[in-house]
Amino acid sequence: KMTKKELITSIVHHQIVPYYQPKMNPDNNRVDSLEVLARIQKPGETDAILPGRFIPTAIQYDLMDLLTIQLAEATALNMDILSQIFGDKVKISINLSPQQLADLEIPNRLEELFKSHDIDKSRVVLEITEEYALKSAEQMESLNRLRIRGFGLSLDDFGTGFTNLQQLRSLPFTEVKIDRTLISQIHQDQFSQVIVQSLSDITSKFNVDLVAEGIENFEELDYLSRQYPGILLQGFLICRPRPIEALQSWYTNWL
Ligand code: G
Ligand code: G
Ligand code: NA
Ligand code: MN
Repeated sequence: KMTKKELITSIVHHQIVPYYQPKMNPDNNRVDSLEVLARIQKPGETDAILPGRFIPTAIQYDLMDLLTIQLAEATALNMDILSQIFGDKVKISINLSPQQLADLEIPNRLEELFKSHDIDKSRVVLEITEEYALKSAEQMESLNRLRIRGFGLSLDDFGTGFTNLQQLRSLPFTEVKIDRTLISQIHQDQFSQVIVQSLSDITSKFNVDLVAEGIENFEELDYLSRQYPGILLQGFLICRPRPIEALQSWYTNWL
């Protein structure tokens, strides 16, 4: 785990960099959106440092806002390139930690930032982990406020927490991401198939995007794209998270 001092040094030197992982639409092979995932890239090092080593430090020392803003700024600057590669409708999604829902600091900062880059908020999706999304009335209230401002809202890791289908009714999400524990081997797992079918019925009826995350083999990809029309797919099989410079060559090979 990184120390506070090491993390602050990385932030000051702008070494927090976004890696991007596409969510792809199997109906047309296009990228619907790109999830922003934090990495620390030290000069001269080939491998980036993974979030497992620095997100806990950032949470402990209250540095998540700085980290999120640095990723969002870099992504705002990358938006022209992303639009060139994937089309000008392509969206980006940013992960927020539960603490960042507590006040208006991050929503305000993100709103200002994207506005100053002339990027419509409807192209910015905020991902919030299911296990934290519904803890309290205040958290639900802050979700509503974010939605009212025009950000997209994604319920991440669905299936790991305790949201039930009935609760989806009252939540302002524009996207639901099915956790990879429900996606793994779905082609031969009847239990997961039934759950994902219900989610697919509900989300398509109410115009909410549905994303399957953690796709690692062809059987999963094939099953999901045949069985659930309109579902978006994300996972190592399709594309590992990668820096902006490596997206074009991935996409050229993919198409
Ligand atoms: O990027 P990776 O696939 O290793 O992500 C590991 C974990 O770190 C995931 O739970 C992911 O959501 C989280 N993570 C990555 N980047 C960010 C970020 O910018 N903010 C927050 N809150 N979590 C992130
Ligand atoms: O918590 P969140 O869902 O944001 O986590 C994203 C994490 O999932 C990142 O660490 C990313 O690297 C990882 N990830 C993305 N695709 C796959 C996959 O196909 N398999 C596995 N095991 N992890 C994945
Ligand atoms: Na996420
Ligand atoms: Mn997830």
